[in-house]
Amino acid sequence: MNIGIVCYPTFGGSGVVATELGKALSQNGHKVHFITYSQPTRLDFFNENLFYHEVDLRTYPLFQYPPYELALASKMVDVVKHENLDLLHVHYAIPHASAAFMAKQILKERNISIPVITTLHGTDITLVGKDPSYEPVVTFSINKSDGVTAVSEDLKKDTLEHFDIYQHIEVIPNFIDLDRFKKQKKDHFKKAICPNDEYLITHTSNFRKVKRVEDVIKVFFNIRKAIPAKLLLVGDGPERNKMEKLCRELGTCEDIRFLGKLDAVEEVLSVSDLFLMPSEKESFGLAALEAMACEVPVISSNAGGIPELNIDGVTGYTCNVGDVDDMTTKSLHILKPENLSTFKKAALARAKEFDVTNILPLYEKFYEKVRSSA
Ligand code: GMT
Repeated sequence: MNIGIVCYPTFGGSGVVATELGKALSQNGHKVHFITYSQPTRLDFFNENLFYHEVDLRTYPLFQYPPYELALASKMVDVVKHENLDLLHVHYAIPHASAAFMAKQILKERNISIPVITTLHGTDITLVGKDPSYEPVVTFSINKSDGVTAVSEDLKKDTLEHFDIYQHIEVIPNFIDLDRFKKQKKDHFKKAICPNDEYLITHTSNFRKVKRVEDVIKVFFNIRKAIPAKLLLVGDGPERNKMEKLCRELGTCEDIRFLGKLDAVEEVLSVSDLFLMPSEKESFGLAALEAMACEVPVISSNAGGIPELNIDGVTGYTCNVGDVDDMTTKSLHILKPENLSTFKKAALARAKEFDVTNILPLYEKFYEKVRSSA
């Protein structure tokens, strides 16, 4: 197939899933055309089946906000026509699904038909999408897509609860490339961070409010009171300064390292003993899956779709949002020498269920279904 993938080219979440999906499809013989405003972060190599088309965003003194959606729709029209695309797959509804609808209508006028699939990722529904300033357009563009997928049962439920959707939503969970995300031997790195063999705890996120990084620091502070431990914080975002201040207030700066945005997060995960994800909301929790693939158990909240991934009492624990005490007690339980290796093994076994080789065929099958009924 000749597939167009529209996504955000960013580090985490939907952008990563879209890029990894495109890469896997290309390895399966499909031609994949990425349409975004800059080169996706994980698309940093050459492959004969992968193409990148940059959206030309022209500005003009009249525009306080350059109309990205129009530039994107025009680029989609151009790529579908000149590259003979069979399908457009847009990731994150806003504004990709409505831009795709516009492109589809323009192409129809030119006697070209193109099926559109929208994948819902989370905040496009749970935080941004249901805001009255976007809701009518989001509802319309989901209903007008030829196929819709959601990354968890919980996100599907949320979508049906908050929007007036008559379109079927197929649940296709996120996935992981186990060739990349696997425990690697990084003893020198572990020794540098934990010179006295302390337990290593990790958190990765975009440091937005919804991630509740303050809970990560508070749980770590409590763990640190009971056992020797270090905390690595990977990523960056709006809450970072506040979090640095909190570390100072708690007097834990010595044991906490802010690493910023890292490409090779799997190297950090390879030497970690526990991953913390106390999010307020999380449609899936890709960062937790990446940790589990590197044999790291997860203490998470029980919000959104996380319990569909992190099995309570098996691969880690799921706790109520904000329950720092429960998260601390359960972290200490996992870190007991007699428990840790059982949790690590279970985390890896669970991650294997989400291997890209299991999930890719679900997308391919869905593409075929949508194409044959569009
Ligand atoms: O919140 C993020 O980390 C970014 C966000 C996004 O929209 O890109 O991630 C969402 O999509 C990811 C990939 O499907 C999911 O794993 C995240 O759980 C989801 N984030 C939220 O629902 C808050």
